[in-house]
Amino acid sequence: MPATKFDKESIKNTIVGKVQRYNGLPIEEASKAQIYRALASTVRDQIMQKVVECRDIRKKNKGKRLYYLSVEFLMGRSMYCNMLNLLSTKEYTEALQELGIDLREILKEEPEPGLGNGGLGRLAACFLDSLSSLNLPAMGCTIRYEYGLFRQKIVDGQQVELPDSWLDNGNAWETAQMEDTCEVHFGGHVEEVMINGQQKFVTRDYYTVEAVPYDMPVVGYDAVTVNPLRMWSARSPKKLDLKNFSEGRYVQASEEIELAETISKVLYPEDRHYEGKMLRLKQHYFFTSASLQYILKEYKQTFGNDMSKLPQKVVIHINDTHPGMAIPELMRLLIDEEGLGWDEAMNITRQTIAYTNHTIMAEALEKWPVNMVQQLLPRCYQIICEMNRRLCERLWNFFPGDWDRIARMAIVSYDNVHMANMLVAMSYSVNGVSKLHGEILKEETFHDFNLVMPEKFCAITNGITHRRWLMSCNPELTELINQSIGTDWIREPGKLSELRPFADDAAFREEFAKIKQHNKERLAKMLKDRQNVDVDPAFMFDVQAKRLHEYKRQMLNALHILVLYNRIVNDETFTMQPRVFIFGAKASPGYTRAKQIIRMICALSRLIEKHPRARKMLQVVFLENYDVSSAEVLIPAAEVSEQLSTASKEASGTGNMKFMMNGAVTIGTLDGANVEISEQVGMDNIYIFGMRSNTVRDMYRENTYNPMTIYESNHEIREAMTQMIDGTLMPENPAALQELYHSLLLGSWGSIGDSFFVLKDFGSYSMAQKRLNADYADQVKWQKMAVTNTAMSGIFSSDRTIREYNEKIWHLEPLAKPKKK
Ligand code: 26Q
Repeated sequence: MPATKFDKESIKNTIVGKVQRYNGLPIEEASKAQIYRALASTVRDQIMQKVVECRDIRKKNKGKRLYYLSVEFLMGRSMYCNMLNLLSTKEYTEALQELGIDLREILKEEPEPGLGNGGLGRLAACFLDSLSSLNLPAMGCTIRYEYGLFRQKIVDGQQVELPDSWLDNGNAWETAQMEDTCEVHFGGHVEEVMINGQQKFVTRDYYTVEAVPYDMPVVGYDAVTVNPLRMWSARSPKKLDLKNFSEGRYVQASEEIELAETISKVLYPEDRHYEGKMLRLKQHYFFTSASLQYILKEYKQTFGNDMSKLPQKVVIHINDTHPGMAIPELMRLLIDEEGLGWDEAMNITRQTIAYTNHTIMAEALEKWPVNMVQQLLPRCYQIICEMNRRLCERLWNFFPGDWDRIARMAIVSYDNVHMANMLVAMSYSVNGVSKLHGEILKEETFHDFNLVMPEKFCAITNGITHRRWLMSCNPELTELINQSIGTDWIREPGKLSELRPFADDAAFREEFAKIKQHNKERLAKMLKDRQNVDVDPAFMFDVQAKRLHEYKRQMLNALHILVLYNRIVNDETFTMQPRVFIFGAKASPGYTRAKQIIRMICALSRLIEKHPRARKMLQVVFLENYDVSSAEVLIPAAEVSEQLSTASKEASGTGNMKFMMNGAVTIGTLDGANVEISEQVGMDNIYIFGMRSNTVRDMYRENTYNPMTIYESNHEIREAMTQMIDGTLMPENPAALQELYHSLLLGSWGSIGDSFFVLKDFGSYSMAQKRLNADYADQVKWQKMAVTNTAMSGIFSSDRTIREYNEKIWHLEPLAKPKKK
């Protein structure tokens, strides 16, 4: 088919034509929603041309393909990034303009797919953008949740959760791929049978759920590649139901219907501790099994039935342990379906699967009760047990007699299946997500495995796509950069460093500051429109936006604001640079203490608002429903980026990179990727405070920390903490923050409190804040720091991250346009 043109005139005609055909309306009378659908459909047509072309190239190439399995992909809106990557923003903007339509207004019509909790899911989305942009053949695999992460409202200063039914008006980007529908089996029991003199394992009396795939295209920037995100949706197998009904197995049949409908219903809003929920295990296995079946089907179509070449043609990447059942599932498919022997299947599996760890927090390490796995996945459980037996045998030779150590390393121990141990033992690569995190994995979390199989471990620092997180969300800054250093940095983001000399160029700094000011005004407008909150764009914008967790220490920030308030109130001569502290954070619905911290922040906001002198230099705003779209407005407006995690606890962080890239200066601990940010910009362009990770580790080991001594010796802390419970913060309900107050002093059952060293790091944080406040008064100095941060952020592009994954782990060949003869 000849290629359709997508120049301004054809775009105009196409949109007008679609509105006419879909809605029977002239364009002037179409609603924003109707225009949105016509526009999305036009962009989609343009993408589909590329899909065809890309398919063709892949067919001829017969290269290796990556399957990135993740239980979350936090994609955000697609429309503008799609236009950007198609190099067509100008054409679309002008075409709409000539139709009297403002593109920005139409973009707001797109529902945001919030199919993730935070960092891990957003990382997966950035990776897809970079994979396509680097022309690497890949497919993202996940669940098509009917409900994404809850929408957050603040009512009377407290978080309320609302459902996010993002599919209500359909999803303009997806296509159902019915021909790839497959069955996933649960339950039943395993029987050993002899077929043609061979021992076989067959599962009987299982129940079936159908997995229906929906593909969303991810276009690369100026690339030939369009990689799909494949989202599996669960459906009840109707035929089987009828049979069950007619045979009177009513209960079983209705269970199946319920199960099928529930599996892809809702994203779990927990990103903290793992809980042994049966439905969660079903979700994980459901999309993992469907993905693996598809992977083998595609492999066989291209390469035939010889499975021995699988590791050369397929790499399966496991994003955290959640899709870890890929290991027994691949073994099962190879042995039971493809007829391979155990050793051969194990060799192939071990060379095909790679694993990324995202957390060292013990409570987040996934483990499943043996009886649950046995009941739900009987054949996988058998395979897990045999893998465990062989692993323990090997470990026994390495650590003879060391039962404790072997039990800690085993896949099955103390009635649990330990997913991380299984993945480390059975994959060919294990990586951490920052330098520091990689070290901690080797020295602590997987210390013993590192003795046995050191060659598997590496660290690859996370990244973010500069296309969404700079070009799309901050077009004015992008334009300024292009005018100053040209556009090479877009393909090679490392070249952003060519901006560094411009830190000393007064005219450049002025432009840079002007853009920041615009972005602050844009955020101020959003806060006014959405929450009816007035903020003064002349104030310094200080932002902490991330999930709410004790280890991320929003509490440290809140306590410090309360201390600032007291300094103002207690001393009429005290002044500071006027500053608005903006928080964005969702708390897991069941995480009571996190919800109390939100209450505390909202109470702080009200308290300050009431004081005529304090409100002139201090303000607190809680931005409701922090998600990808609001981040795209919030981050370009930030001047200060708060990255306060207790050292060693934040595996990497990626928000820190987004803020930096948009010219915010970081105040943070030496944790996760903050370490590398500080190396990039140098200590003069960042505010580092607090304990180092090895000190934190020693403190935990020695168990010597006592927050009470700090409480007693620091009157500012004492005063602020007392206000948490004496009615100052909570006049209506003085007891509301009591538990939070106590958690900072005493732990449960008499153990020591403040497990994340809020009080311990307070003094150091407060000093860093004083320096920051003084430096901000010197705007030349401040703008130099801001420019330096943007200039040195190129290394945090996910393009660099993906290149590193490809060199160290995946070894994919980039797709290329066939040379014209
Ligand atoms: C798993 C099983 C049961 C219940 C919950 C979970 C679960 C779900 C999501 C556990 C953890 C998560 C998400 C973790 C996460 O987002 N980690 C972050 O990953 C980022 C990308 O690597 C890092 O930058 C962050 O430091 C890390 O916290």
